[in-house]
Amino acid sequence: MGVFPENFLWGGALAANQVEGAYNVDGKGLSVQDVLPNGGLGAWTESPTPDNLKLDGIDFYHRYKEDIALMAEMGFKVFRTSISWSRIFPNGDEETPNEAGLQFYDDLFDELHKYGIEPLVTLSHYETPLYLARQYHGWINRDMIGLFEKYARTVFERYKHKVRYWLTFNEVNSVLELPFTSGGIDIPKEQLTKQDLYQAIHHELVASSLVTKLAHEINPDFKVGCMVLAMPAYPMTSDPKDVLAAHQFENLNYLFSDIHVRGEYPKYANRFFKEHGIEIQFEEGDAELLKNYPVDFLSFSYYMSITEAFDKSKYASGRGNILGGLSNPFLEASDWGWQIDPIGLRLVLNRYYDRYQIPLFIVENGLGAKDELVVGADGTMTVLDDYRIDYMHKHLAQVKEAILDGVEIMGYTSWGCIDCVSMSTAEMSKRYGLIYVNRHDDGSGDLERYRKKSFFWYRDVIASNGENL
Ligand code: BGP
Repeated sequence: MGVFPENFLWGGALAANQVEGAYNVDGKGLSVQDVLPNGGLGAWTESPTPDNLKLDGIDFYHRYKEDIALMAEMGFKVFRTSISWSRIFPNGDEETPNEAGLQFYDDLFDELHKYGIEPLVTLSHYETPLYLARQYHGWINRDMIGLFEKYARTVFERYKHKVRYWLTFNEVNSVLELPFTSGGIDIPKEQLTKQDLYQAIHHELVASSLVTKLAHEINPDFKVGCMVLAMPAYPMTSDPKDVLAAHQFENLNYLFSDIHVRGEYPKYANRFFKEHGIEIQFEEGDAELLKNYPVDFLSFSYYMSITEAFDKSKYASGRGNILGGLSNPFLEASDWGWQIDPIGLRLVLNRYYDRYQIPLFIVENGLGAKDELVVGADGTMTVLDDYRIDYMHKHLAQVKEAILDGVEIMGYTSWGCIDCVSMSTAEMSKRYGLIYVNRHDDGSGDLERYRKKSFFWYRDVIASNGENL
């Protein structure tokens, strides 16, 4: 008997907007990503500009069969992707869906099933229809709940025999940092108050419960998860003030999973809301929805930990995945300054499981690095990405430890299993893949796919069910 459970879901993760391309093909409407040429951290433009690499992505829309065959070769049990909302409802508020968009995902899911790969589908991964951002100002507007419900109902009904695992909002906590990218809120961040942002989040939380309810009505076998950006916080020193600062940071992040899992706003939120003049407007039925329809499992992305201090000005800042924090002297950082911390993953898994006792799913983890395509020993082109193997090895070793600690984990999907356009910076050179895609920041490249060294390593990890890390 190995450590990983027999039915552990090994696989990889992508998001529609970072891979599909075909941004205006077969009736698709624009999404917020189509006007973010510099990525989710940058400013948006009036209309799509040719320098936005996401417009073509890695042409997954036309090449998904080739890509899925490669995933199958690695032995994937699961593949996480998202449905692009604006392929289904181009503006977001139409009465009838776009059949060509629905057909695309039918074909995609059929292709996965051909190889016995289970789809894991995110309903909303940073790709709100642009029209909803412009006309409704995104999730600030309560009408978004009904529009999202209609979209979710459409895809739940359509794919009820093809998709079992669903996630509602990707990194639901990121609305605070990326209101446009994450929440479709087309108002500059500086003009938004905490009240605006937490109210928008409330709408997303209610929508998430509503579609969880709906999912179980449509197919009782559906498993619905929330998805949060996980980040354990460490105190910079053992000064109790620093310890408290780290605790408070974690609580504000826990808020999202606490509501999704426990079904109510935690008590610690009351004080924070009071001190920041936040009064969440509940409408009739909101509290009952949150309480009665919690998620079946909790999924999260994990890239790094964060370090906090009472007086941050005394320390150097770190850079990171949306949330920054201080530079931790014990950790090395990636080429993009994200601090690498495998043990943090074990901590996150233990902390979530202690808190909720529901199954956990690691749906994003990986290393964004610069890769070089070279001729391999057998004469084929490859990338000798030992650094990526080292990163994944160390993280999966900590997943193993967490399982031994008693944590219930459903699966692991490595982020950007095929090179894709970066979310935060819209670069192609920030590569996470086990498969190299020949495309570059200047838009050049023929989009050919090549197996990296990590491809073969991960294939062996999956074949041994995590015994050979
Ligand atoms: C997460 C997002 C992903 C993804 C990943 C890596 O926050 O959910 O969409 O891209 O981060 O980030 P980046 O692409 O910016 O390196």
